[in-house]
Amino acid sequence: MGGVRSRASIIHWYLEEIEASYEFITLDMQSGEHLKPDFLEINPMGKVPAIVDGEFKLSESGTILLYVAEKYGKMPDYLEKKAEIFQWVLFANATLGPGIFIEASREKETPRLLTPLNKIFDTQSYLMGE
Ligand SMILES: N[C@@H](CCC(=O)N[C@@H](CS)C(=O)NCC(=O)O)C(=O)O
Repeated sequence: MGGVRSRASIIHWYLEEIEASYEFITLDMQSGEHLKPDFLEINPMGKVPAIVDGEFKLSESGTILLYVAEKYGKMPDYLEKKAEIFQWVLFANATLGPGIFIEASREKETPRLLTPLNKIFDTQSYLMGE
C-alpha cells in the first residue's frame, strides 16, 4: 500500500523485478487515507509503504524489501553478504534519504554522499552482485 508519489514505489519496483504476485493498493494521501483507522491498524505510524501478507503486517520500506527478498529466496546464505545488503538498505533509508531530502543538510550532504556512490558506479553497474 502506498501513495502515488511515495516510498511505496521502491517496494512496487522490487515486487515487479522479482515477478512476485501482489496487489498494490494506492491510498489517497491527499485526503489523508493513510491516517484513517483502517490503515492505522496496519501501520499505527500512518506512514506508507506498508504491506499485508496473510495475517502479517509490516511497514518501513527497507524492512519490507528485506522481508520480501528473504521470502522469495533472494537473500544469500552468508551472514557477511546478508549484512552488506542490510548495510545498503539502511544506508539508503537512514543516511542517503535524509541527507538529500532534508533541506537543511541537502547542500552539504548531497555531494558528500553522491561522490563516493558515483565512484563505485564508475567501475560496476550495481552496488552488489551482477
Ligand atoms: N522510514 C519510512 C518513511 C515513511 C514515510 O515517511 N512515508 C511518507 C511517504 S514517502 C508518508 O507516509 N508520509 C505521510 C505522512 O507523514 O503523513 C520508510 O522508509 O518507510
